[in-house]
Amino acid sequence: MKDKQFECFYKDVLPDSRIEKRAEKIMADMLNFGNVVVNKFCPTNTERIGAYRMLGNNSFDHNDLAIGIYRACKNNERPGHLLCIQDTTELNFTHHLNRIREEDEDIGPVTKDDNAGFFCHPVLVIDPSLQLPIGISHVEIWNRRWDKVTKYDRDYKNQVIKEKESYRWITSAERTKELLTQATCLTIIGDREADIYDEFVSVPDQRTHLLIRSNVNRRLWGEDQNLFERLDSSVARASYELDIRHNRKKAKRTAKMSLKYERLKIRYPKNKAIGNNPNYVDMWAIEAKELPETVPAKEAPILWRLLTTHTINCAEDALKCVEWYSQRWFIEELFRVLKSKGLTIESAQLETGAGLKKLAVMALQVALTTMILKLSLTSDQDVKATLIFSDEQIHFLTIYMQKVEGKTDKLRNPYNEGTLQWAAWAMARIGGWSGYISQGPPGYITIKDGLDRFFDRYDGFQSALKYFKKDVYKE
Ligand SMILES: [Mn+2]
Repeated sequence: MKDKQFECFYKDVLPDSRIEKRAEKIMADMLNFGNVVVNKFCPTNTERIGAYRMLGNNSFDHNDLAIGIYRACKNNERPGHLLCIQDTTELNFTHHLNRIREEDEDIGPVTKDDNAGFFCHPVLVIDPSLQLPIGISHVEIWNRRWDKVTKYDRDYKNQVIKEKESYRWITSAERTKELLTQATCLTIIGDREADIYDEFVSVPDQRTHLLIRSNVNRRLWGEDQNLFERLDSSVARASYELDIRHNRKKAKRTAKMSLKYERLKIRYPKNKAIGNNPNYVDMWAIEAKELPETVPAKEAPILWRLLTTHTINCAEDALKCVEWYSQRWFIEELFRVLKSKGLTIESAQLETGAGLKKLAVMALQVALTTMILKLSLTSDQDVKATLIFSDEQIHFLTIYMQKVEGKTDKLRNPYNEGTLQWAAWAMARIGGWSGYISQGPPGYITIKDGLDRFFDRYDGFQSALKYFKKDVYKE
């Protein structure tokens, strides 16, 4: 059994050790096969039955599975500054509705209200000194309820639901603060959906900061102008260049950006009862806006308005915040690996919403593992391989490396021994990558194939050791 990747991942968090082992095996198989369809990732019938039984077992749920994920994140925490990026993705299972019972309480309408699925809202923790994710500190998974009331009622109901759902931003930040106690500074990052006054009031503390993309043209305390006008009329403090990669909405270009920042008092919203809220919260607002000279004809200028509790004393401080905010790229990539370009979670074929939620939580960690390995190759900092591998696995890789390296100097592992880059380079090589960076970096599939083969060999090595009753690690 190839189940060493996630050895002890669930130790003491699930009802019994048999279930823990099964969950670890499912994650290892998902990683090896790059697939969440049980029939595809389970090689034998016995394993298939075991996997279905575990996913259908009602004595624990996706929240219990998430505890293993939080613990892994906590283990990678070091004192220092951490970016905690929250975002929501919709997991849509409309195409599999024929399998799922109508009254299933764990599946409901999603953004398109005749589609079915649930929402997934993780907090991805990035160590900015490594430029890499180190884990997931919290995940909320929930679904809406089907409601066959009038359109008017449903509209009203949606409003209430959305208001309630918006609390996920606050809850997730609170849970993250409780988990990551060693960090000296946490920056909680969210997109426009996270522009919530209650969050500004309750989340920040001595070591916890907010960095949010502004959505609402908020009123300011003691001023006539609202936030957007106020930023618009303030002076530019610096300018910088930003490389824009081509996508559906934007043409490739080097944008010239102007940077503004102001200290402001954000006034409580009109619809809030003043009694429970302070009149205002102190924040810094940053505006990064593309200068007209580089805006292409049919496009709007690039415009980011950010709100933060970090003190902005100079243009460099403001730029630092813009850069931290741009690390949201990591969570978007995580969702891509989970959905479109990696595990294709939405093609999972299970009969219950509760089972799909369990699978989603495990798939999140699997997607993260693949992603960290691939990204480590482009990080310019040395990252310890223990972020992903156990000491025993690293030891084995050290021995195994001479098989992986080629005869010429060009095919020597260029990274420092024991680093994640060094391990990722080996995984890519084992997975069939040429080893020449000039021929392009390896893709997710190559790294996944390499991991698969590596763990095969590692397991063989372990069995051999057991057979000879030798403990090379203690020698
Ligand atoms: Mn979002």
